[in-house]
Amino acid sequence: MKPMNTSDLSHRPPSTVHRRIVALAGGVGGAKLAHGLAQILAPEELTIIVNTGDDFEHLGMYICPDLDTVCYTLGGLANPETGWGRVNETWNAIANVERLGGPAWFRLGDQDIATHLERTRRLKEGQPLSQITKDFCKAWGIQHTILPMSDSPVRTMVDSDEGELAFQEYFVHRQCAPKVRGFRFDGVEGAESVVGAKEAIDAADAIVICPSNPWVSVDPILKVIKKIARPVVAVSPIIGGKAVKGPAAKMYTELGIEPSALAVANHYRNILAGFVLDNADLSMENDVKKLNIETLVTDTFMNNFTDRIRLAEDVLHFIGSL
Ligand code: FO1
Repeated sequence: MKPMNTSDLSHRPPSTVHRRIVALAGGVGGAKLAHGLAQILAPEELTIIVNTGDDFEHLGMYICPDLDTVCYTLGGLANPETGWGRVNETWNAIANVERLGGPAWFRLGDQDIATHLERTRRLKEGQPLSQITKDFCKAWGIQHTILPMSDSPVRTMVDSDEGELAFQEYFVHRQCAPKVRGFRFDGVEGAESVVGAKEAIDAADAIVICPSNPWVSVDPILKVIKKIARPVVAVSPIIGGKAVKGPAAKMYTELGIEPSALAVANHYRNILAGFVLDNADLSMENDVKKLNIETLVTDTFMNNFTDRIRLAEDVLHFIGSL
């Protein structure tokens, strides 16, 4: 990936579309669009609400993969190869855990472990995850607001042909091999959104569902938020029938649905005002429109920093046109 500088954009006019946006994001794909939006929108114009359904406790530490991915990405600290974890990482701690016979399937880097240790210490003192995240963002120089979806634990459970599996057990340890039959979000009924989330949504011009996995990254956030009385625009995480990253397409297939951008639009059809699909899926535009959803067909693949900003600008202009 190219280094993070804005010089590539010097030929572009500055965006004139400045709006109040709440972005809903899971991990790597969601973080990329959120990062693009953060280059255009001022800190008071953008709030990012992040999935915590794939959080888990491991090696005595409380780990928030999606939250950390979004924070590291906006802070310019993310590993550009994986999208998760830290750039310029070292792996001494996990290598030594492995040497002692401990579980090393979840690759935790040394710098990343510092995040989990300090977060775990503060959680054990009774501090809420949202406050800890706010303080971490300040320390990492992040000005935009990043909120975990809830301060109470919600756990994504995967119903599979091998029984019910905790999300990271399915995703990382089992490499998504078991066949998916459904999902359960343990604790979601009692989970409230964090302070500031509802207020940001009510004050927003639009809600942007980032290109994250609809089943396991976005649905948990939507279930916690419950009601959105603002226009919602989603960006498809599926291009040409394939997930850009992760198991979304495999999940669709195993749930008996052909994976496509149209299937994603269908998934969100009750809440969508607009849907952004890739040029590769132009042939589906009319079928999405038939769902009473406005469409934008553009290049949604984010290969570098410039792509993130370009897609964010496209999405903001689209919102302005709705
Ligand atoms: N994903 C992997 O596929 N393998 C890993 O070893 C791994 C470690 C890891 C460590 C910290 C972190 O914040 C994320 C990590 N992820 C890893 C990614 C993560 O578990 C998933 O991408 C998300 O949960 C899905 O959104």
